[in-house]
Formats: sequence, structure tokens, C-alpha cells
Amino acid sequence: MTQPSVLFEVQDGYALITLNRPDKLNSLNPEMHERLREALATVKSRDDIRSVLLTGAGRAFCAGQDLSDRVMKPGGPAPDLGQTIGTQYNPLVRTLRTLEKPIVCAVNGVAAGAGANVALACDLVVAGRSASFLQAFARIGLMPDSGGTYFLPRLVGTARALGLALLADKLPAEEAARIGLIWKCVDDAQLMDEARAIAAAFGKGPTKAYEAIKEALYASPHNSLDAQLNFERDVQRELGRTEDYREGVTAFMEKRAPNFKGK
Ligand code: T3D
Repeated sequence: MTQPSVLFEVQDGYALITLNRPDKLNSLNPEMHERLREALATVKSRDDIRSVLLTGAGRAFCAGQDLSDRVMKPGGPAPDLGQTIGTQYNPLVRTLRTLEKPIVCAVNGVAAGAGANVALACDLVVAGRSASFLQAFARIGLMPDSGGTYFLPRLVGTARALGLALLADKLPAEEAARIGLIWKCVDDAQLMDEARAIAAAFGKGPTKAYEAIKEALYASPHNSLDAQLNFERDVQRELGRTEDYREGVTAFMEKRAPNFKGK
């Protein structure tokens, strides 16, 4: 029986989404995009799912587009990459980036091409020490897509973004963490325990506050100080009316751990 290309399970308040075509290094094809869309739609629609953990099965996180679907006959037509980017990759990146719930990405091995940028679209990236990030695009005559030209300069500055995109060399996880491309690099054996603990903590956390934090920090590079101050005032006003804020203050005063409901 063929294995599903994307595994989905819910535990401890979070959804574990596993890219599952290990023999193809979890490279993405239309069927996988479809399964990922379904998984993320389920996350969005269910109140009992309050965070996501995205990872890959086997030795890679994701090798980007499945290039066996892009083989061209000599003199034959070229594929319309704008079409697949517009209908598959861009919607995926937009969904990840705008999801109201935090997404942890556990990068278990190489993350190449769109696979690297899907990881960078997540909110908190933890990578195993043997993992690496590869803007592989220039190796096959393309430029970074799936948000690469947006995320890279914002995370590591234009000089490093250019180096990563133009040279298309593998960046080891440890170096990725050192230059601020990702949150953290941990020993391979610790990766899933560490990532699960974070996702589970988010799964019991103040979901509305997380949503506000994501929105504020992702908007920040485009906004003036005034705009951010106004956003903080307005959204903090809303957060101050949530059950979780009430519970947070009560728990603090009662010297106990808060029991957030995500409301
Ligand atoms: O097309 C559009 O719609 C536009 C959107 C584009 C988005 C993109 O992602 S473009 C970039 C596509 N990805 C790449 O260019 C990366 C290609 N892969 C690699 O460079 C290397 O495989 C890795 C650096 C990721 C890993 O290298 P290594 O040496 O650890 O493994 P390997 O031997 O190269 O690969 C292992 C197997 O996976 C191998 O198959 P085999 O020989 O065992 O049958 C290899 O062909 C296969 N594989 C790896 N990446 C892909 C792939 N098969 C199809 N598509 C892949 N992307």
C-alpha cells in the first residue's frame, strides 16, 4: 500500500505535519501540495489545534520542487513555472505566514530550493546539526522563489542573501543559526524532542497573543515606529479583553501556572 505523501496527527494541542516521500527527499509534487493544503485547512478550522509542527520523514526535510516532473523533451515546450508558483507555492507560503497559530519547523536534514523557503516561512525554525539550507535555484538556472527573495534579506541582510542565492552553496544548520537565518540548531538526537516540546507549549499557550505577536513582528519591517506603536496600543487593548489575559494575571497573582484556553 502506498504511504500518504503527507502525514497528519494531532497531539498535545498541536498538529504534527510530516512531509513523507523520503525516497524523493520529500520533494514537492502537486499531490503533496494538495495534502498540505488540506492539512493546513484542518489546522485553521479546528480550535483544539493551537500550533503546528512541520517536519520531514527520512534524511531530508524537503528538496523543493520534484524535478522529475520538470524534465523537458529536446525542443519540446517549457513548463509554465509561473503557473505552479502562482497556484501551489505562493498559496502555501501565504498560508504558512498568515496562519493565526504558531508554526514550528523541525528541519531534520537538507532543506533545498522551495523546501528551504517553506522552512523559512514558518515562525520558529529548529534544525538538527546535520541539516543544511540550500538556495539550490541558481544551480538549475532559476532564482529563489517561495518567498526566498523576501525572507533572506530580511533575516540575514542583503549581502548574505546575495551570497546564499548566487553561490547556491549548502549552509550548515549551525551557521544558519549563527547568522540568524533560523532560531536554533540542536543535536540531531534532540531535534524532535525539542521541537515537540515547543509545539506542545504553544499548544497550551495564549493563542490570541501569539497571533498578535506574529502579525506585529511580520509587519514591523514595513512600518514606521508610529505605526507600530499604534498597532501595539490597538491590539493590546483587544488582548486585554481576552480570557487568557485574565487567566494570566490571576495565575501570576495566585503563584500558579496559567491554564490558557486560547480565547
Ligand atoms: O518548478 C516549479 O514549479 C517552480 C518552483 C520551483 C521550486 C524549487 O524548489 S526549484 C529547486 C528544486 N530543487 C533542487 O534543485 C534541489 C535538487 N536536489 C539536490 O540538489 C540534492 O538532491 C540535495 C542537495 C537536496 C541532496 O543531495 P544528496 O547528495 O544528499 O542526495 P541526492 O543523491 O542528490 O538525492 C537523493 C535522491 O533524491 C536522488 O534520487 P535517486 O538517484 O536516489 O533515485 C535524487 O534524484 C532525488 N532528488 C533529490 N532532490 C530531488 C530529487 N528528485 C526529484 N526532485 C528533487 N528536487
